[in-house]
Amino acid sequence: MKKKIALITGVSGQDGAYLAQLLLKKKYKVIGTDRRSARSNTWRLRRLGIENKVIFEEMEIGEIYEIERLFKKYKFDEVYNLAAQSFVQTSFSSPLNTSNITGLGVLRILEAIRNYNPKVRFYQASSSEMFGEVYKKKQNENTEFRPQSPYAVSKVFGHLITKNYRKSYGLYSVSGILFNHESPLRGEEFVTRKITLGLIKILKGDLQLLELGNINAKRDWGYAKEYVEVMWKMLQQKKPEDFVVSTGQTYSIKHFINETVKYLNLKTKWIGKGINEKLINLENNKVIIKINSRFFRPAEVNFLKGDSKKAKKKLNWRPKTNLIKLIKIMVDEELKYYQ
Ligand code: GDR
Repeated sequence: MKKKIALITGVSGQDGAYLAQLLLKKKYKVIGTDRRSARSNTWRLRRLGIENKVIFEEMEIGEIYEIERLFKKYKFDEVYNLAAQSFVQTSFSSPLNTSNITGLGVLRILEAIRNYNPKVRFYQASSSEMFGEVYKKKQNENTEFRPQSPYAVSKVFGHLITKNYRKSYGLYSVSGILFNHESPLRGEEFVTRKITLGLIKILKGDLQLLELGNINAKRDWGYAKEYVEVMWKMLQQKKPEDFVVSTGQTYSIKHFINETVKYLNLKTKWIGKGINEKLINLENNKVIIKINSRFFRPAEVNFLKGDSKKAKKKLNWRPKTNLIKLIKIMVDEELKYYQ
């Protein structure tokens, strides 16, 4: 049988690397693209042992002709758009770039699909950040979007234009609304990895103090490796549909810190309140975590908790990794590769 060909944009990111691994296991030919500046950033693919199995192509999703070039070169069966300016905080300082890449980038790919390969199946990486200022205890496919950042506004555009092209042109174009998903391959700027890596650096004597922003925000954290399976499943259905992907559990950043500290066997104590809240290492009475308002966002998403009943029912998917297990996976691998 002919090998299926998949395009993964943003292949060197956390999700891109895990998805490439999954598709290679399923015998796909995987074409991976990245923005030029990310080219040397292939450590995740190397860690997974697939750096030489992915076919790299240069493609900026800011440039329509670069997308068209690839669509002329390959007859893709599936396209996964994971490319984005994906850091919420940066979207406040770079709103135009974020809108161009995270928002309009989706439309450029959809246009290439419509013009060159309307049979292709398209996955758009939508985000729980789109729910923003939530008004419901749990968020599902029907919950209204109240985005709180230029990043989230751009993701809403990508989400809606994907739906619109499905409706207008009959494309198989779908969005997965993924809640936060973490792993040892997470970028160091995101809060979970900042905490696991930061605390290990402190333990090893390579860092004195870890500074964080709003530690009272709550997130529904899953394991990224499991979440990419849903992306693939979503493109194998009879009918194109959007899905929420989440664990249904939510915890504060402070809770994540406490569980990580416990797993690392550190004896600590919180003192102070609000901006003055600090974590003390009881072994030497030194402050190891403090709050720095530099990491506060102009508008925050305080609470997210997903309802992924639809994915359970229609895709037969359920998360297997709870927070404690996720922290163990992240810390163990952090220690293994720490130098
Ligand atoms: P998020 O992830 O914005 O939810 O988006 P992030 O880990 O950056 O923030 C989670 C929460 O932690 C709070 N926070 C801090 N965050 C960071 N990065 N650094 C800090 O020092 C810090 N202190 C507190 C944040 O304010 C926030 O409330 C992620 C991204 O991967 C998106 O691309 C994706 O779409 C969503 O998850 C689902």
